Amino acid sequence: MTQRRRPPKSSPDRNGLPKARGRWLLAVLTPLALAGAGIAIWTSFDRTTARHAPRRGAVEDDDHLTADIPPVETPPRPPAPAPEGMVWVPGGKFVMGGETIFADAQPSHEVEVDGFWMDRTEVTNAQFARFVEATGYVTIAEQTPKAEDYPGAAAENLVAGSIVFRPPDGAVDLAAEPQWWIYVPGADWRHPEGAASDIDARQDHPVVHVGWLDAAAYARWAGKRLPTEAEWELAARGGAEGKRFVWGDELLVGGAWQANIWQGDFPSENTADDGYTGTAPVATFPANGFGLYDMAGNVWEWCSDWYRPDYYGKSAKRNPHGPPSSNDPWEPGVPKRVQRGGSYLCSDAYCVRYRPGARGKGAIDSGATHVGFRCVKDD
Ligand SMILES: [Ca+2]
Ligand SMILES: [Ca+2]
Repeated sequence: MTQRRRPPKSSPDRNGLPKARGRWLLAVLTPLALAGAGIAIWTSFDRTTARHAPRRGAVEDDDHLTADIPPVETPPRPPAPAPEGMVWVPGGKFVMGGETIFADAQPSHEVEVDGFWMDRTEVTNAQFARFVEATGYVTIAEQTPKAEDYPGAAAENLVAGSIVFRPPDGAVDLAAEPQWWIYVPGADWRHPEGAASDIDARQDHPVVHVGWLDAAAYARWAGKRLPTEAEWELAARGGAEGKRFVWGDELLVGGAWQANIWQGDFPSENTADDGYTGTAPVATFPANGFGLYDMAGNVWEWCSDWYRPDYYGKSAKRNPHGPPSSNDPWEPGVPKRVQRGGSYLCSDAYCVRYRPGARGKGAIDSGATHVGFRCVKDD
């Protein structure tokens, strides 16, 4: 029986995110040697047979079974017909951040953001393939790392690849450095678990293994841009004020999961009560108040802002776009941008960063199995 646990006290460095690509390449050979040619940990569950209701005993109290659907107000009229696949996010003031268990989400602060168009869904593999076909773009994970970019790295480590989630056999110390990531040669957006894997049956899943630089290149090609962190949070909240989740205050609505996150004891037991152990097709779960899908879970989404854990105390009030440079005390000197929304690896007992007020971060040259993006566009 799965017991819900209290979310852990957390600091910016205890979010379970993988370390930067450069640190893998500079590491001893063990991770690469262990990775081999790739592993197939991804398993798709057919939604027609998957369990969507919580298992008996999976929640502690009945109030989590109570529907809590925020009132949806009629948004202001969009300025023009919607670009294909996008919805209008009306601008306005909102209280940003404030997830009390996360030091980097403090203090909560009011910001005002102008309206914008936003992709309804995370960018899919099919959409990213059109970009690559049109431009010949080669993602960072597909490129052989150059010695001059990673000074000190052993020549044997300079192998194209990316960071893949590998569940340990049993319980691990969640407070220690994450033990569930591994650098896999040959892992990239076309081969999410390594060279032996493919995306043939995942065309409508979010693209993964894209670094910030890859996402920004796609956005430029599409005539769009990456959202600021404030835009992303305004959009995620869907017009509702101060809710715990993007759909309301209760984890389950009518007994059903509202996002692709993790159920079970992370990181060794994934019960997939929501139907998915890995990524899900975009828009599988209900949209939020603005008609946006997967603003919680499925994959993390890159934002345009540099990451600093202390930025919220200094943020501009109107259309904030982040600090001028990044600093992550956990990996000083590694340029990092903000990620938002959590992923299929976030659970109610660990990470918890699928909530709209929580933050993530990643090195700009580092993707992973659980990192994707979506774009925005000005009117
Ligand atoms: Ca799941
Ligand atoms: Ca997402």
